Amino acid sequence: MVDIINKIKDAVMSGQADQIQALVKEALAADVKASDILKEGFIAVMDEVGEKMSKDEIFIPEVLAAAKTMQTGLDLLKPYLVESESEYTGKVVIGSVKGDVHDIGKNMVCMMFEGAGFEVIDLGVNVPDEEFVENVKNQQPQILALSSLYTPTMLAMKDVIDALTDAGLRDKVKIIVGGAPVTQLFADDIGADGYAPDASKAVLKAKELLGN
Ligand code: B12
Repeated sequence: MVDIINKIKDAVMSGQADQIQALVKEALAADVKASDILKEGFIAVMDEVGEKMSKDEIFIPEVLAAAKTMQTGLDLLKPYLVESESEYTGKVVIGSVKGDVHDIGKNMVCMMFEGAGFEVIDLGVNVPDEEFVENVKNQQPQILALSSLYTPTMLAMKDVIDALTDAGLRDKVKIIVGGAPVTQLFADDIGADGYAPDASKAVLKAKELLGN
């Protein structure tokens, strides 16, 4: 298993989108669990991609090629993830907050939630506060997940929480926040219910908040 997972990670890191689906098929044929391909392959390598970028070891074109490769692999993996994993456990509304266009990490969080059996309503990027409020009102999710990667957009998370309070909806939903600059301290400061540093821990945190 380690060998094929490493091949998948190498293909993502070097942006070989044309090879990734064959590698994912090979892993599935070798009975590697879809959730392990996601966690130990895609999520692990994208975290490495983020780190290399911060150290100026790779640059935006390489990061985008890696993201495209990951997405191509995930397209193939998704039906297996949803099928293989547990029963429906709740509904999540998720989005990158106003002003923020990063979505690679958010999309991974979506995948992990879907893999864990949650229904996911992804509002996309640069989502205005009112759209989060509308969706909490109409979709009645148990979890609202907010993502921010760009420091100037972090306070938009607080704006969403304030807007929900003003609309009388704050106690209807558990709010979790995340993204590279977000910390537990920040989450506490803005009145979120939880924080998680990565996509798998996001699901664990959501389950903890829902009492299961
Ligand atoms: C790819 C990228 C882009 C791409 C985005 C493509 C896309 N579709 O997402 C493009 C090129 C468009 C882009 C644009 C910009 N970017 Co940019 N970008 C990045 C980069 C290289 C990687 C981000 C990434 O995808 N990481 C990999 C994923 C897997 O990690 P992640 O997002 O952190 O997600 C994980 C966790 O944080 C967590 N998580 C994420 N969301 C959530 C949500 C919840 C609820 C939870 C619980 C957890 C969680 O789980 C994920 C998986 O484990 C980072 C550098 C870096 N090292 O992070 C810069 C970076 C984030 N960008 C930066 C900047 C400045 C910009 C720009 C302003 C650049 C410019 N001058 O135009 C613009 C516009 C930003 C905007 N308005 O949003 C800065 C931000 C600096 C800061 N302190 O704010 C960074 C840190 C680069 C740098 N070192 O300067 N960027």
